[in-house]
Amino acid sequence: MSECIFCSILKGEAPGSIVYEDEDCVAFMDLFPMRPGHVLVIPRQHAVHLEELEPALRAHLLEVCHWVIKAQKASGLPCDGNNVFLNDGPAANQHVPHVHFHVLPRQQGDLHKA
Ligand code: DGP
Repeated sequence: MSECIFCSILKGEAPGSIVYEDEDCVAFMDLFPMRPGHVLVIPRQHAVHLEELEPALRAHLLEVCHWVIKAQKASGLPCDGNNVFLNDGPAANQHVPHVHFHVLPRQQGDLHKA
């Protein structure tokens, strides 16, 4: 088992509900979703901070976030908007030390329910 839980998911050593993958990145369901449909988008490369990644990979991760949103809408998931965010470092509330974008579907009026 890897020390990094997200690396363990990438290696198939830990369970993960993967919704998208390519040679550079993977998207999977958050185990502790803040809202239904909460997805995490991560690089296969282990890195703690966004600045450690090549610019093309940073751009690709954001494009995959966009694809996840499109797929969620196509699936009929109730969604009026999305929060797409990254906690970059422990001081910014990052708990898992592997770069990950959160894609969080929102519904009108749910701000007080999150
Ligand atoms: P952050 O606080 O930004 O580092 O977010 C970490 C997210 O990772 C948080 O929403 C919960 C999620 N998470 C933690 N452990 C696991 C796990 O083992 N599997 C999955 N799928 N998600 C996890």
